[in-house]
This record gives sequence, C-alpha cells and structure tokens, in this order.
Amino acid sequence: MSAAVTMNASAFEANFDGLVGPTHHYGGHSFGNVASTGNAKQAANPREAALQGLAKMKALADLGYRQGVLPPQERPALWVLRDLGYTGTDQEIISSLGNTPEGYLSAMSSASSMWTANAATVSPSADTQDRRVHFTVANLQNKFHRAIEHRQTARSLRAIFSNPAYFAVHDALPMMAAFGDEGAANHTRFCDDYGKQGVEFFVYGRQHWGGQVEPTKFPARQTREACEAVIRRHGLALSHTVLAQQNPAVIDAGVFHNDVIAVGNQDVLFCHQDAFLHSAQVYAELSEKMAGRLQVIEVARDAVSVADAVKSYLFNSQLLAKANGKQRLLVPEECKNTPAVWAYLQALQSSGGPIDELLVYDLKQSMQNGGGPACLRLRVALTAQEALEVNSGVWMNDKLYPQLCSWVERNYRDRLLESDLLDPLLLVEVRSALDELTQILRLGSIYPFQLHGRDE
Ligand code: SUG
Repeated sequence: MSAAVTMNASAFEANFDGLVGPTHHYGGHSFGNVASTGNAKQAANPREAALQGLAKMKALADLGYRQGVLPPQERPALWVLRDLGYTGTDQEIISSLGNTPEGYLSAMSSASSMWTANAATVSPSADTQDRRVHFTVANLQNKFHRAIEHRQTARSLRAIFSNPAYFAVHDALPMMAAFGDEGAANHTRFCDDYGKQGVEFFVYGRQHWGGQVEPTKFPARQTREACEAVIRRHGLALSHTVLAQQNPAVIDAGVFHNDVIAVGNQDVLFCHQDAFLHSAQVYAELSEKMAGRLQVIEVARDAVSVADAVKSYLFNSQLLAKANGKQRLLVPEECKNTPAVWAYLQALQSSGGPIDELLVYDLKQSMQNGGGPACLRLRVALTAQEALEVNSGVWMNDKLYPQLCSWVERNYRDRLLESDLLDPLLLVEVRSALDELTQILRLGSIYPFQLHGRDE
C-alpha cells in the first residue's frame, strides 16, 4: 500500500491545505473568476465548507500522504479598515460599514486564505542554491480582499517552517501591478524523485514591460517579472526552470490561474490543448530540461471544451504519486456532473497511461467561489529531515482530525449571508475560535488580536 512507501521515502511531497475560516461567504469579489461573480450573495455554509476541506485532508493522510493544515486568517481585517480612516471601537467600525456600496466589510471578511495554492511559491531544497526550502509569499495584489493576506501568511508560514537552517520564508514581492504574484497556482515542479533536482515551471498571464499579448476581458494576475523575481530569490538554476505564457484567450474564458487549466506532478503534465501560448515549444523545453522523461497528457478541445474545464475544474485536480509508479487524480464532484469530462476521465483511467485511479470529493462550498481541490493545497516537497523540522502540531492524523472537526462544529455557523457580517457577535466568535485553534495547532500567538491589534 502507498502508505508505507510515501511515508518512508527519503523525500516526499506534503500538501498543506487551508482550513476554511468561520467567515466563509460568497462576496463576488474576484472579477475574472466566473464562479465567484456568479455565486455572489448566495447563502454560504462555513461549517460545511470547513468539514468538506477537513474530510479531503484526512482522506489523503489515510492514504499515506503527508498532510498539513494551514490556519485561516483573522477576519474582518479591522487593521486595514483603520488604515482606510475608519475610527471607533471594532464594533463601531463594523456597524458603520453596513451601507458602503464598495462592499468593504465583505471584502475585509473574506475567508479567501483557504486557497493556499495562492499562499506562496515553494522551491524544495533539491532545487535551490543554498539547499534550503524557499517560500515566497504571494502578494495577491490584483484583488483587494486577497492583497491583505500576505503578512498573516508570512507569520503563519514562519510559525510552521521556523528553523532558518532549513527554511527561508521570503516576504511578498512589491505590491505593484508589475510584480503581480499569485503563488503556487501558477507554478509546477516536475522531477524524477522529490529529493532530486527538478524542473520548475512558471506560468505567467502577462509581461508588464515589453509584453506582446494580453487578455482583453479579464485580468492576468501573474506577471513574468514576478516569476523572474521568485526564480532569483530562490536561487534556481536557469538550466532547470521554464517560463511560459498562459494563453490569453483562456484567461478571458475564466481561467484566472494556470491551475484551472493544467496540473503536473513528477514526470506528468496534464493540461488542456489551449492552456499555453506556443504549447509545442513549451512541451519541448520542459521535456529537454527533464532529459526527455516528461509525459504530456494533453486534453483536446474536441474532447473537453475550455468552458467545461472551467465549469468542472477538471484540471484543478491533485495528481498524487502512488506506490505502483502511477498517479491518482483527485477531482471535485463537479467533474462527475459534467458529461464530457466524466466520459474523458473514465477513458483516461483505463487507458494504461500514467493516471490509473480517480478520487472524487465534494468541495462544493469552496468550488462555488472558484476554489477546487488544487486551490485548497500548497505543495511542499520535503526530505525526511526537513519534515522533522516542521511544527508537528499541524500534521493531520487520527488525533488532530476529530479535534478540528469538533472545533468546527462548536465554533462555525451553518449559514452566512453578507448581512450577517454586521452581527457584532461574529467578531467575538471568530477571535475565540482562532485563539483555541492556535493552541490546537501549537502555533503560538500569530493573529493581530493576539498581537495587540498589530498586523506587523
Ligand atoms: O482568488 N476566489 C479565489 C479562488 C482562488 C482559487 N485558487 C486557485 N486557482 N489556485 C480567487 O479568485 C472568491 C471570494 C469571493 O468572491 O467571496 C475568491 O477569492
């Protein structure tokens, strides 16, 4: 069974999933993400959202994969509202925001940090010059509700990957359009073995200086300049990195991150025919840098349209290594409900190719905001020694799972509308829940309310 193999390997890939926060709701904040704008103002169920995410984490831990938990952020972000000139007590600020047409309270209450593929870009120690695991926290500067995540993300990552002899957690890049960075959602690492040097693949939506083509309808959130800065910071060898531009037409069709149209793991790239500009060149460069060992599974537009890929999140799946040398594909339930996609997946599974198993999970609460299985996780390849240096309180196991489920059951509401964000009790509930969580996960004081209201 894979359990023994993945746990005992000298290096392996761990997934760190974002625990959904208690203010999960549908704010419609992400222009270009059609699920987010399409489901705006629907009633959300934060309790169900958190339990759905925990069930996926536990299932992967049970299959033998290393699975970690990243904590949610404190919301509403009152320190940002104070920066914007709102004054008074916390409760006075919250109630004074009820009528703002800009939706400030909703944006400042977003639980969007659950999508930890956007928390950071991670380079394993086998790829970096100083042989440490490097993280660059994503600035997420394209969206107001997400641009406020990076400082807490850095604090949380430093509380988990705290030993500087093994881990380097870099602050976010400058908060400018030229350096728009959305983290691992636009980054894939190919390798033969997680512990050996791999090929890091960076996909950008536009080039800020000197770019030729860009989407015209929706924003390209990731820039080439940001990818290049991450490559420099992490000390990656250019002989083992590949940069590619996303096809602007698919961004305009709702593919706001590359992980909505492509996923890769080890020596497999699974992507749509329309994912990249100049696909043939991209595959050739990847293959050359992988010394010919790359397997590309390209899904033809005749088999699955871009619209069906966006609706089902076929490519926002997790490709997971198995002990038999093949891979599992973990997809959201929406794939089952999209006939062309489900037919494709049935054929894929029995094709004799590198993917021989499907896992299907219900992640509807997150999916309705445009966040599938792959959005919910940050991949960190670790050696066995590095894994020992990770704050052990965050590893998912038989003890942590019931503790977190009970914590959710006790602290989360089962219905949340935008108007509920005005409820003065919600802030009290959030802070008391997060205080307890930092103890369960043994994180120490990381939140602004624990740091006397400061976000620095
Ligand atoms: O940034 N949705 C997120 C979804 C992120 C998905 N991540 C990856 N593809 N890796 C986003 O657009 C919606 C929030 C709202 O509208 O309430 C939101 O932020």
